[in-house]
Amino acid sequence: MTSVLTNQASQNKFEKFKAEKDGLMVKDELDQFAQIGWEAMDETDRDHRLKWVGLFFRPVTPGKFMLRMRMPSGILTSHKMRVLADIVQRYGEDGNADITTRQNLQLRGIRIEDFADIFRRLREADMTSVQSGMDNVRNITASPVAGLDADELIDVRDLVQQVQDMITNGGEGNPEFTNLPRKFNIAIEGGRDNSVHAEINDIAFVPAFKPEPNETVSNPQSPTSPSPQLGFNVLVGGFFSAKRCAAAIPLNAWVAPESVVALCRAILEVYRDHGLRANRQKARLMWLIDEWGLEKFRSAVEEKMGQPLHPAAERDEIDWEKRDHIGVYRQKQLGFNYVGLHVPVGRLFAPDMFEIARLAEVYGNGEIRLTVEQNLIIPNVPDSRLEALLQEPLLEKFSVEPTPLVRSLVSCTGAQFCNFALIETKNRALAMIRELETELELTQPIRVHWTGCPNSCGQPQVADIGLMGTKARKDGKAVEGVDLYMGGKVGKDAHLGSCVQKGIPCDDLKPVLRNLMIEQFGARPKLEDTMA
Ligand code: SRM
Ligand code: SF4
Repeated sequence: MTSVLTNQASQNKFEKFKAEKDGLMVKDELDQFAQIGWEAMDETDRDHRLKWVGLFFRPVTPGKFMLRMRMPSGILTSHKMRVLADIVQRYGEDGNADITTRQNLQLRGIRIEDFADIFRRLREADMTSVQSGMDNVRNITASPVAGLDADELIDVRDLVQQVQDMITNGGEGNPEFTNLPRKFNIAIEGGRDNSVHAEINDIAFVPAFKPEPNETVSNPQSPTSPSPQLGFNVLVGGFFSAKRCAAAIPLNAWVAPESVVALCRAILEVYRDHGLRANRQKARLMWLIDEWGLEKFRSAVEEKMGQPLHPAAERDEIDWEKRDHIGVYRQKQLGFNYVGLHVPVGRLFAPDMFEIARLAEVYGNGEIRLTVEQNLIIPNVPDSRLEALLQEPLLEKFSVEPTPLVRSLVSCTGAQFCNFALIETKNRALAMIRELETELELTQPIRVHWTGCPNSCGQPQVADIGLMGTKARKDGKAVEGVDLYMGGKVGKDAHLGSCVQKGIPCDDLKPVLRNLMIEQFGARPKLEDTMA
């Protein structure tokens, strides 16, 4: 059943092909695709519809597909990690995996002849990649230390899973939500530090106490007041695109945890049935909210829910600076720790993945968590095993104490695999930041995010220093360059940074960054450098 209302007369090519055949249909055609090979496939099936099952044709590496998983709350097990490692190992040098900015994993090198077998293995291991690309809801993010963090307000892991199950029909695929006007992002925060970047999601839930009737400003900490109920304030419409970036705005709604799934469903139905579809540049949720006004949008959501929404609490409980979780931290479970490992620009290879799985089993309870900063966490390590874990050789590569600039570096995929990219990102970002680290002494952390094009997958607008790939000019020639973003603030009182300088050739970038770090972030040139 596809209940999409596409009432615009002038359909763009994406709306046309979605109306002709739902993307999810390719699920049952994988054997046939393998028989004919990728060269002979219908191009729309190959380049677009396969994304409904998480398979991305890569024009940069034709024949070697990318597989984008779903990892609700960024949680997996050692067994799952091993299954994924096994899949990429087969592809030798072509095979690797990236931790993404949505707390997720993407596998590379995937061959068409293996599609069916890979999906069988994913199903056996209780994993899914369904509806992870194109006009679907992306991986649902949460605090990476949900259930571990002594200071968290709501453990949202079950909620995140329930929302994913609703959207994907338990991972099997759900035609109710496979034809949205555009991609859609949901985040559910249960901690105090806005670890999910609530402000850049189409729907974000942030912890808040239920407002009292006639609330002016309630004080939940007051010893005389009865203990108030914890739930969420709801933000809507945050997104980045090449055309426009917008921070999410309050829906003026507070929901109890048990209403989160219903609210997500209601908003998705409103968006699916009324979202703007004629122009893909203006199809994200915020454009509908702009067109309708927030009140009309809120009323439409109430109508779908079949009940009025409770007004929002005056304040939410995001009152911490954002943590990166790298290092060793005590859990709320007495005698246990979580250990955050830094994975440079999120890139993993099969041997790393097998080793991570082993460490999680030997030292923890087999669980592994991923972060939106493209790093990973091994939780549930008892005090007695901590020292031995810290001596493991893998921690030389994936450090618990990385140097400060590398520590906060985030990068999107870039030209190595992404055909939208205007520049190479991951390798360049890492090389440049390592060079800067040899030259500078930092007095404070500096979060640098790279993104290869204006789609902003690497979120330059949330960074202290954001770098967005562009074409620049040098000596009269077109060269790879970046636009410079500054002022992104994360955690409490998050706000987006903006572009402060355009078109810096990548070859000239290092001294620009060096000066910025010295003049605006208190970095000091290392001694030998000042004397030179
Ligand atoms: Fe993204 C498209 C990679 C997070 C905004 N993104 C793409 C594609 C699929 C383009 C393509 O087909 O080549 C990229 C795949 C490249 C590859 O081979 O890896 C791609 N996006 C990524 C990832 C892997 C970046 C990373 O290195 O971590 C992230 C995967 C997340 C996931 O697990 O699902 C990723 N993308 C984001 C984010 C950040 C976020 O969600 O917090 C954004 C900005 C937030 C947002 O969406 O509002 C983002 N990606 C886009 C856009 C612009 C959307 C728009 O409304 O215009 C595109 C292009 C599009 O959809 O038309 C895009
Ligand atoms: Fe590709 Fe551009 Fe996204 Fe980077 S920002 S992954 S280059 S689409």
